[in-house]
Amino acid sequence: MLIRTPQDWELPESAATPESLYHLSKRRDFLKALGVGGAALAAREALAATAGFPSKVNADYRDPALKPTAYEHITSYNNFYEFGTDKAEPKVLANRGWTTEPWTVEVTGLVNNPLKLDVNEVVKKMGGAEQRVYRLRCVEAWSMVVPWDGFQLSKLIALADPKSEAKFVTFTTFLDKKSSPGQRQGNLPYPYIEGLRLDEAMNELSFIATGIYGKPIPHQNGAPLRLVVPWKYGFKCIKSIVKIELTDKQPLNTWQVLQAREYGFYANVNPQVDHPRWTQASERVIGGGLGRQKTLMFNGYEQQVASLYTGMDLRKNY
Ligand SMILES: Nc1nc2c(c(=O)[nH]1)N[C@H]1C(S)=C(S)[C@@H](COP(=O)(O)O)O[C@H]1N2
Ligand SMILES: [Mo]
Repeated sequence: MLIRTPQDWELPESAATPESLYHLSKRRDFLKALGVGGAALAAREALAATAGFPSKVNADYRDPALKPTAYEHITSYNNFYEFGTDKAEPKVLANRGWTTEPWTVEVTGLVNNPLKLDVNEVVKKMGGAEQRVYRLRCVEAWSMVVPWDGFQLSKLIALADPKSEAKFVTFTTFLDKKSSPGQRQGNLPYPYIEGLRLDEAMNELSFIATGIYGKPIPHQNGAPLRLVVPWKYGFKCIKSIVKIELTDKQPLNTWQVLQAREYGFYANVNPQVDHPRWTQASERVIGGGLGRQKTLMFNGYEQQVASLYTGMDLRKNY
């Protein structure tokens, strides 16, 4: 993610030509500076929320044309500002004493049946974990394909039984300055907040991930539970959730607070509406060498979600 006046660590992701190479060498330098080798790092990677495994493959969400990105890339090229702004930092800094077990999550606000439960209890109530393979498209114009394990968000919301006044869902990430160097620095306004319209949250695609590739989700990917809304830019996919609140007002999400001209509430993937500073018509494929591909409307999920936006001006509602 980028703010208007980038520091050198924020240089345009989109000025992307030799960039995967740039990132690789930068990561190596970074790890060398910390005195950490690749193997030692992998061994220290912490995993969380063990309920629900092994997960069941859901064949309805496994497009054979999608080739999943390597586990190594998915878990070492991350945006998680609580643990640093460089893509390689979260893997290191989120595995230095931050604990995600036990972890309580609440579903609250305009609901008849408020819930406050341990994440493993939530997974059990959801009937275990299923696996879906989804595209992930960051607003910075790179993409991956991720096999997520978890459950459909609509099931959890239905359990809380929304009141008729509920129109939106607000998600909040943990706040813990002791564990989070990014929160100590204040590199974003914290806690990180995201939101959806209730009908978006109830769409079949909206998913809570507790795993990747059939294993508990690593800290750097948002342990122990994170949102996945594959037709929206990655910043909507809020990590390490502690609170899900049903409201009657549209929430102000963190990136909108920071820079409303560049990051909106909807953030639907749209190749026809460029970011003010770069094109959204194509994307760099992580793990795909220097390859780029065309970005698809709603990130390829038009059939499932286009009807949510009938009659809306998608240029205004970016
Ligand atoms: N709490 C929190 N959630 C977050 C972020 C963050 O900085 N903090 N970054 C977002 C962005 S910009 C992206 S692209 C995705 C990246 O998810 P990944 O690292 O698992 O690929 O997480 C999103 N969720
Ligand atoms: Mo992102």
